[in-house]
Amino acid sequence: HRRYIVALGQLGPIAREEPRASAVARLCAMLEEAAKRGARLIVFPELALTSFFPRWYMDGPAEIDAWFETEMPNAAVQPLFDLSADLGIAFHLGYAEKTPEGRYFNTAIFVENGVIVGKYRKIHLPGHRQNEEWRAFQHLEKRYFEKGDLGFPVFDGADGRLGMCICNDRRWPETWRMLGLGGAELVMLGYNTPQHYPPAPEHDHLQHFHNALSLQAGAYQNGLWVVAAAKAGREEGCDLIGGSCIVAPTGEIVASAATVADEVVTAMVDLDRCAEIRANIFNFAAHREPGDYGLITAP
Ligand code: CDT
Repeated sequence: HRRYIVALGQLGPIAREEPRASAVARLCAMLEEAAKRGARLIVFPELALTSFFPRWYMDGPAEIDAWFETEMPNAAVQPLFDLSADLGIAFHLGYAEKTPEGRYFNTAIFVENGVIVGKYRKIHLPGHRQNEEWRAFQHLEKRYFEKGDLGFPVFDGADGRLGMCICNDRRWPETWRMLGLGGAELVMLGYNTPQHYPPAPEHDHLQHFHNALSLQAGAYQNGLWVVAAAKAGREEGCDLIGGSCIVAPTGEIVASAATVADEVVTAMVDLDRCAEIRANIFNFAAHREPGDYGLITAP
């Protein structure tokens, strides 16, 4: 059996002025704790190097570019790559990426033995493009990021087949089915989810429910493990939900965070347990009926 311990490193708030080096030191402390617990990999949140900057309206590249990484690793993040290689524990990291061609993405990478072996760019970008002053805070992902151009890659890592998605992607069944069809056995993701949703505040009390519902359904309906890491707590006046958790292919939550601060959560996973679902109730080859699903891919 392919059994090992996985970890997630939930982050508490990152201040607007907090330097990358400080965020990286916090990530390194959690990676060390995960290694002490014998973890094979650790999953860090979406945009884990900075405050969740899409909450602020900015105009012009000078201000915007300061939130983006033009190289990975770079000098600020190198200590995390080094520690990961030294301790023999892989990591997943979300960050804002500016490419050499000047394109901007909300990106996640998986790093094993000091090498980036998987990369994903967020496809479902939530929010809006223009400053909407009626909101308590903005959610300008559609302004700052381009839709990801890598599809939903599934790649070899940690003795199995791995996939990634980012925050809002987890609410879409198509994300999970693409990863499941790609053969993913473990999906890693990070999120920044405000407690308050300005366009429909009547749903504010459902944020934790909708998070768990999406992760558990994605895991079960595709027979895969999910490791989901939040950025949590009151960040620059905006409350972000925690609820980081690890979900089994049966849809059961096997471990979850107890705080909204920096916290390491670990659980034993067995990648061979995916077959309990994938060889039975969701045996795609035996039971899936794609001929009747045309509307799903119609524009
Ligand atoms: N980061 C991110 O994608 N957050 C969204 C917030 C709700 S949409 C404004 C999410 O789906 O959790």
